[in-house]
Amino acid sequence: MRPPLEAAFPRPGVMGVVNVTPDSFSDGGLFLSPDVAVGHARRLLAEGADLVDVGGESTRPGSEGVSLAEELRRVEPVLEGLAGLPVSIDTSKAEVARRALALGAVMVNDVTALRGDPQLAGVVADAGAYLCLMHMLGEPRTMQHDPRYEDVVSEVKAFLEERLAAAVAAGIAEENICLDPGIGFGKNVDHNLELLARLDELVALGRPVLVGASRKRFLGRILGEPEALDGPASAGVAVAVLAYERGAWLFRAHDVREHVEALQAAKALAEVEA
Ligand code: HH2
Repeated sequence: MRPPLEAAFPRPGVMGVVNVTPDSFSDGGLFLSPDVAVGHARRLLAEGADLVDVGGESTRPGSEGVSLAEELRRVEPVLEGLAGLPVSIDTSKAEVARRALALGAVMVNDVTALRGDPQLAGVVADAGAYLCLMHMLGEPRTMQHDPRYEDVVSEVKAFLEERLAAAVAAGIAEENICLDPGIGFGKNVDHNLELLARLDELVALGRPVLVGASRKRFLGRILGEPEALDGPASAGVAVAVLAYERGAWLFRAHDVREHVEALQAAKALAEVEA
């Protein structure tokens, strides 16, 4: 039995991003060689990441999926090189998750929130693994084509509540699960900002909330670049700190040292106010 997610990753926790892909939006192609990816992951852990999120499939807007064989070819050697270290596997495929958990991964980060592969819930349940359930409207190939909501926060909240119940019904312990609004996944700039500003409404679901705003394009667009494909680390750190103030628990970040330092400062300040 693992401790509850809150105990394993105290707030604020930082999840470092390790994209083993040729096409991720901010770092595609940088860490394709297993040795380089493993070295990068170890650096992120040394910088203070609580765990590293290893992914072999880009989910950037417009991306196509990859085959099981290709995804395994990308991530398996990296997972082998990280044995014994805290690893999350960023996948929607049950077979990738199964192999990753066998190689020691502790968390499955599924951007489809168990809607992609009907076998995935059972794999997570059998392993007693941690799980991140993320909201996405549509699919990566088309999700940024004019996404619409009546009220983005209440719709994302209802979705996460329903997926949490489905995961628990499939045998996954509720205390192993965290929830994620899915910043940039079928959301325009205003949707992202509203979700972040009203994050306390998602926190009210009672599970730790993970926020992944790091380097995302809405940050570049806020800064006045309407065609930006990514955003600067500084803007992502600001968003992480303000999300922390609104109750966020975990932060998925490329620039780990900057996030860890800023969140430690935010935590020190929060403790004075308490
Ligand atoms: N964002 C990305 C990928 N996985 N998982 C969660 N839980 N939350 C997120 O916000 C999230 C995620 C996209 O970022 P990145 O991995 O840097 O890019 P890509 O999908 O292009 O590899």
